[in-house]
Order: sequence, then structure tokens, then C-alpha cells
Amino acid sequence: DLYPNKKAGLVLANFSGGQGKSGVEDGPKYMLRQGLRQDLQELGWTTSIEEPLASDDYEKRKETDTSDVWGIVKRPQLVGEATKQIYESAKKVLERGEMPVTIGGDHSVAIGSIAAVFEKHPDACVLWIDAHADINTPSTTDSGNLHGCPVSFLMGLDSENTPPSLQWVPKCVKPNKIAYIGLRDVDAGEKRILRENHIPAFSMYHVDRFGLNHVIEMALQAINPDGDCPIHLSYDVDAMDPLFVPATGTPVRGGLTLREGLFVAERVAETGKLVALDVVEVNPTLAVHDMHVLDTVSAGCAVARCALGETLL
Ligand code: B3U
Ligand code: MN
Ligand code: MN
Repeated sequence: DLYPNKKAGLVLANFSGGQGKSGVEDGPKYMLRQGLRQDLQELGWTTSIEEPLASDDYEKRKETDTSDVWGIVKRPQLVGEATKQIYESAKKVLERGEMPVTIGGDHSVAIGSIAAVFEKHPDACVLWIDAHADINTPSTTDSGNLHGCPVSFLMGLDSENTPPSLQWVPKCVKPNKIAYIGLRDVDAGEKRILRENHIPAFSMYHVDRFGLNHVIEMALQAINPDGDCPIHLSYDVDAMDPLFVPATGTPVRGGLTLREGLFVAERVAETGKLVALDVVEVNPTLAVHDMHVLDTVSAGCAVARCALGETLL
């Protein structure tokens, strides 16, 4: 069996402070209501639940604390506190020998989950599946939204301009330990960072040019050449095309098909090296029809099931 211990800790990261729109904090609720926990149990997984953000009302604070800014950067205090809580929960899960499955929430929550994984597995690598590179620094971001910046903090880029509340984040991810798949909306400053640091980044162009299977091989080869490193899969559902995943904060047309999106998760499962998963940016309130909610939430749940081995026979 690829996952001999089959224990998962679902970390409910119901947080929206890394970007402006509300509703993404309801992602975990909708995915659980869709039956995610039972689905994983039917696959043979024992599941526990962590609720790192239960002791404070982060959504209320997002509305009321308008002084939480660092230059152009929005809500650094809120994001710093929430991600620290997520980090503590993911560490607990890992200490119990379980796989952290962090359900967002916006993608800033990956600051917490990835920081925890690298503490337990310093030799880990990250596959970042996304339409966006999320590697802006406080100096390059145009939006000031921290869900567009998590990778830069985890890599320790531009650390002189890191807001104090995020200075706890370990600089754990080396440029040759993270690869991207699905990119199609990358800011000019982000392109420069990717180029200068030689970060393996595969856009939809590469998916069309080489096919997704080959792109995944190239991505894994770049960050995990001997195939022996633990893998953290950080999966933004907007990597998939809005035809299949309409209810997300920053949809970008021309993305992965639903099958391609699931294939990435299946292929990672097949390596037997997955140690942690994030599924983020499901925002049920941005749906125009009930069908959009169902499509998006179902796709998010399917990513989690595939990554945890559903389709491996
Ligand atoms: N790169 C832009 C847009 C963006 C990043 N991540 C998402 N959107 N989801 C930014 O705001 O940094
Ligand atoms: Mn993202
Ligand atoms: Mn994205």
C-alpha cells in the first residue's frame, strides 16, 4: 500500500484575510458538508479534525481592523496570527504521524502548513498547482493581498521588508525544492523572481507543448531528482479552468480540465511520497448558480480523494 498508515488530520483553515473577498472562509464547511470526511474514511483513512482558527473571529477582525496594514500589504497581523495557528495545528497532526490535509481558505494558509511540514521533513519539496505563482514580495505586490505572496515568505525573499507579524515564518523552501504547474496569470515582478531564482515553473503553455504527464515528470525531476523526498502538494483549485471550478476568487480562463486537475493529484499519489496536502480558494459565495457551488466544491473534494489514493487500483 502506498499509504501504509492512512491517517489524515483535516486542518480546517477557514480564513479569508489573505485577499479581499469574503466567502472563501466557508470552503472547509462546504467540503465537509459534501462528505469529504466520510469519503476519505471509505478510502480506508482514519481522520481527525483540527480547528486552529476556532478561538478567534478572524472574519470579524478583517471587517473591523482597518489599521492592519504594512505599506501596501493588507492585514499582515491577521494573516501572521492565523497562519501561525495553522502551523501549530499542522505540527500537531504531523507529530501524531498523520498527514495534514489543510482545507482553505485562501492560499495564504499554506504559509502555516508548509512551515510545519519542513520542520518535520527538512528534505521535503513542494508542488504548487495554481494559475498564479503566489510569489510576490511586499515590494512587488500590486494588490497588497497576502494570498499572492506566501511562497516569497517561505523562501525568505525580500526578508528586509517582511512585516513583523510574519517574521516567525521559517525560510524553509529552497528555489530547487518548489515547482509550479498550471500558471497563466503571473505578474511581471513574479516572472523576474522565478527567472532569477531558476524556479521550475510550468505554465499552461508547457502543458500544451509537452502534455501534462511529461510536465509533471519534469516538475518532479527538478525538485525531487532521486524520487526520495517527501512531497507537499499545495493545490489552488483555480489551477483548473473556471468551466469546472467557477466559484473561486480569481478565476483565469484557459486552465487545466477537471481530468487534468485530478490527474496531477493522482500522479502525486502514485509516487507514494505525499506527506501533506492543501486544497484552497474554494469560495462558494462567488457562485452565480447552485450548480457552480456543487461543481467547485465537488472538484475540491475530488482533488483530496485523488491525492489520497482513490483512483489507484
Ligand atoms: N498576482 C496577483 C493575483 C493573484 C495571486 N493569487 C491570486 N491572485 N489568487 C496578486 O494579487 O498578487
Ligand atoms: Mn494560489
Ligand atoms: Mn490562484
